[in-house]
Amino acid sequence: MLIQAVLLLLLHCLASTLGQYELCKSLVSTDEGSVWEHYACQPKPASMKDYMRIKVDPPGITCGNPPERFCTLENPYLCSDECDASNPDLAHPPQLMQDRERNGLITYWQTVTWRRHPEPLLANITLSWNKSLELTDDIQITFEYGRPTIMVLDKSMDHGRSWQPYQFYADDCLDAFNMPPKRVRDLSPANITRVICTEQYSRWVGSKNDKNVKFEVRARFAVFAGPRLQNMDSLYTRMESMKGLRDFFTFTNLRLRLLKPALGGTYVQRDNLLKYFYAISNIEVPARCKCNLHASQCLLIDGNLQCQCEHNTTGQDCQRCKKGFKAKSWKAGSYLPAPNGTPNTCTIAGSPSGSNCECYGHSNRCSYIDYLNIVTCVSCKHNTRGQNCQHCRLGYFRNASAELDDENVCIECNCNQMGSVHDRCNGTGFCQCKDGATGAKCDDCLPGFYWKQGCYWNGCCNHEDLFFSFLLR
Ligand SMILES: *[C@@H]1O[C@H](CO)[C@@H](O)[C@H](O)[C@H]1NC(C)=O
Ligand SMILES: *[C@@H]1O[C@H](CO)[C@@H](O)[C@H](O)[C@H]1NC(C)=O
Ligand SMILES: *[C@@H]1O[C@H](CO)[C@@H](O)[C@H](O)[C@H]1NC(C)=O
Ligand SMILES: *[C@@H]1O[C@H](CO)[C@@H](O)[C@H](O)[C@H]1NC(C)=O
Ligand SMILES: *[C@@H]1O[C@H](CO)[C@@H](O)[C@H](O)[C@H]1NC(C)=O
Ligand SMILES: *[C@@H]1O[C@H](CO)[C@@H](O)[C@H](O)[C@H]1NC(C)=O
Ligand SMILES: [Ca+2]
Repeated sequence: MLIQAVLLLLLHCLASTLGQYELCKSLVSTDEGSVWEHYACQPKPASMKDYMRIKVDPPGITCGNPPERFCTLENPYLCSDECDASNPDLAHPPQLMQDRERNGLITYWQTVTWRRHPEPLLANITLSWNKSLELTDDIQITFEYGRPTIMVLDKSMDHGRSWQPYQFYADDCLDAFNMPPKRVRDLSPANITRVICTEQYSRWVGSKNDKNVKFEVRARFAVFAGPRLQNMDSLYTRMESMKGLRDFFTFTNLRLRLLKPALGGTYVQRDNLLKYFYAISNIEVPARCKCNLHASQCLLIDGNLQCQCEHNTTGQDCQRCKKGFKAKSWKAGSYLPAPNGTPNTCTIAGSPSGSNCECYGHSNRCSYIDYLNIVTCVSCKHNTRGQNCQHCRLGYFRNASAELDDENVCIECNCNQMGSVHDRCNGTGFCQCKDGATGAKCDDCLPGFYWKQGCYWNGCCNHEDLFFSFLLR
């Protein structure tokens, strides 16, 4: 026992020197031999710009096709610069927002100029990862030639199906969005997930002075973890208890909506529109793969990030139990108790570490029925029924290609209401047909019958045998 305690202590030290939650499991020696200990674990933060796919809209917003000259805000009458998509030295394609710049050479994506003023100059930049990620530090977008006067950062958590605003940016929030200007430091623990409009990154300061627009993650973490993030445990505790906090930092896609370029002053000079455009040299997105605390590694496989799931879980985000490990329903790992958390491992169906009553993952509740002296699953889901949720509900039949613990184990009979006697079917999905009807679902008629909300004898004379057998039934 003492040895075990010492080993555990050593292990905890190891885990904390490695950083928090970096270890999913460890072999621990006990009096009974070596056993695996499992811990909540998460991958290390990474620079996600290396993995992002970039799309810019509308088509034709990137400069250089046809080639055009542009000026700068600092010196609007020196317009010697040129953008030419067909010349590699003068082209400014979108991938220059994510390249690794070498030799101190700044490379950037650039849009066409605002020649069509007063029509707004609008551009969207959509960043996709095809993977749920969790921000671990500030998003930072670097603008050459001035930061936009108005822009919005949006995020999606469902691969771009739905979007929500993440932060609004304007030199005048009330005017642009009818929102009072805020800073993240105005936020308290109770409203840390509030979507704000900030004026901090939109004011003109000269394009060379401050090029960066941030989405502040550190400052939000600091509300719980202290100014130097020295108390991450406190943040992780909040992540567990505060609904929506983890989701706030989670995304699969980001979108920058650029609504008005830098003006270099208070109004637009109509006689020199070649100095208004957007140019972005870098987009930094520090984040980790969201693996629900079930993986410490996240690898690029066939071009997509993929959690290397432990704890008998599977799926892109380790969001399911593996086949055959559904004795309990799936749960994300937990940061608590510190420092190693709780793995919430998926256990093998029928194993003693699972619940005693097998429900094949269709229920997580059992109940003892006194007068029958049995333990039975309660409220079987996925259209199952029975003491162990091992049967299909009436009106459903067993999916032969699915395991008993599969969510798709029961398939609806789908018997044709008009053609069948009732809505139940046999073990291979065949319904019981009324006279004249046929087919697995009883939605066809036998020869000599016609379909009209059921099968009716068509009165013709070629099927006398059938007719008489019909009368006799
Ligand atoms: C940018 O995306 C928004 C939706 O998020 C869309 O309404 C808008 O038309 C897009 N703008 C451009 C220029 O494609
Ligand atoms: C997204 O990732 C999933 C799982 O890794 C993969 O099956 C799918 O093909 C990917 N989609 C794209 C567009 O790459
Ligand atoms: C958040 O709450 C603090 C104090 O409760 C308040 O001063 C601040 O205005 C709130 N921020 C927002 C954006 O509502
Ligand atoms: C998977 O589940 C089995 C049975 O519950 C357990 O012994 C094993 O340690 C688990 N494996 C992992 C990697 O968690
Ligand atoms: C039967 O189960 C398999 C395996 O899970 C699944 O792919 C298939 O969609 C299921 N069939 C139906 C009709 O639900
Ligand atoms: C279901 O009924 C069909 C048609 O009568 C029959 O061929 C099949 O063998 C039956 N399946 C079972 C499992 O009874
Ligand atoms: Ca660059």
